[in-house]
Amino acid sequence: MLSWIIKNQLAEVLIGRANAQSFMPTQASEIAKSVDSLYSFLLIISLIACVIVIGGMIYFAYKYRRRSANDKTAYISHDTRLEILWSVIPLVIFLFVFAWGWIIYHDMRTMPKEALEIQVIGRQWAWVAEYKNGVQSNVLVVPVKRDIRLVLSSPDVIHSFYVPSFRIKQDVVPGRYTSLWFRAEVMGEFHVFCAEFCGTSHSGMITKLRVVSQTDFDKWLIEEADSSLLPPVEYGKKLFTTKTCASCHFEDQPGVKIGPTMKGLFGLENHEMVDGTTVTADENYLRESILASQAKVVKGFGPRSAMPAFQGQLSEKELSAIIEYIKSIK
Ligand code: HEC
Ligand SMILES: [Cu+2]
Repeated sequence: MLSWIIKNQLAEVLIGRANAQSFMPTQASEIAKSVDSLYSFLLIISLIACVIVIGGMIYFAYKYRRRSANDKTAYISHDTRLEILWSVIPLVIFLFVFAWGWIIYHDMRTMPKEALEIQVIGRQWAWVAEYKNGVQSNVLVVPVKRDIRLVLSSPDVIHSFYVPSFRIKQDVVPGRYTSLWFRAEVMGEFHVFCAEFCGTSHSGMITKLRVVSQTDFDKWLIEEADSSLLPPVEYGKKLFTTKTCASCHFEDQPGVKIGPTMKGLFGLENHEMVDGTTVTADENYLRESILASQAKVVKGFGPRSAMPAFQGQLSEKELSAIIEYIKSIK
């Protein structure tokens, strides 16, 4: 059984077809295929080198083993031809691998001209994609067989945007833009991870990249754009996720995620703050809690709030919708 698995695995690697069924993620782009070919090549070369070096060592240890007490070890200082050979051959292989790797890297880093551009914001702890028509979404939806360019930024700490199926990864750095491109060759859903430790819920900073047909993509964009026409409570519920609130707050169940739950918050009297004062959780309290989270910090969460201040991050309409939504959670 084991040998069957190993043989089949090896056969797949050898013909450069490491796919989802073996040990590599799906190859969803051309670049993924070229990265895998290089990887397989490195693996095969390493295996061959391993067999030559370790095999040779075992063979010579056996062949020249000491057979009797008066066996003498031959004195050999060096062999110039052999030394040149074992230096030059690896050098050629390394240069070849370097050139191959550079070509792939160059492809990855050269942004296509006619690409569809999407802003992607990585923040503690969610991904938000912003489309040209203003749509914001936690799930990154893109059309198939089209060059996509992502412009990445972060308002807080360094994150890293990583899509294993595309073999692409890019740091997202506060204070500057970085970018990344890909072209999905197949439709489907793929994982997006944050690959740079960024705090408590780093491991939960996961989302999906959904590749759909161009028609479905256009339809989706229009449907999403209409969401600001939703009734405030529903629009607020959507924003609660897209604005990353949901990664720190439970909505309709009690308990603490990173921050307190929203359940039963509105209208709460004698709500205790960290400095010993109490407040009534009315609209203005909610407004201040969201825009300037440090102003009043809930007891048990201080002295400083782990919540980012959303001043300047939400439009008046979005803020009101979120407050209406929180009010609706009884
Ligand atoms: C990084 C985690 C995090 C994010 C993101 C976050 N919060 Fe908070 N939030 C907290 C923490 C921690 C507290 C408790 C400390 C405080 O009062 O500031 C809190 C407190 C609050 C409170 C006061 C709760 C109470 O019991 O009085 C409200 C309201 C609130 N958040 C709403 C939001 C909304 C709306 C969003 C999204 C726009 C959001 N939060 C995003 C962590 C977060
Ligand atoms: Cu992160």
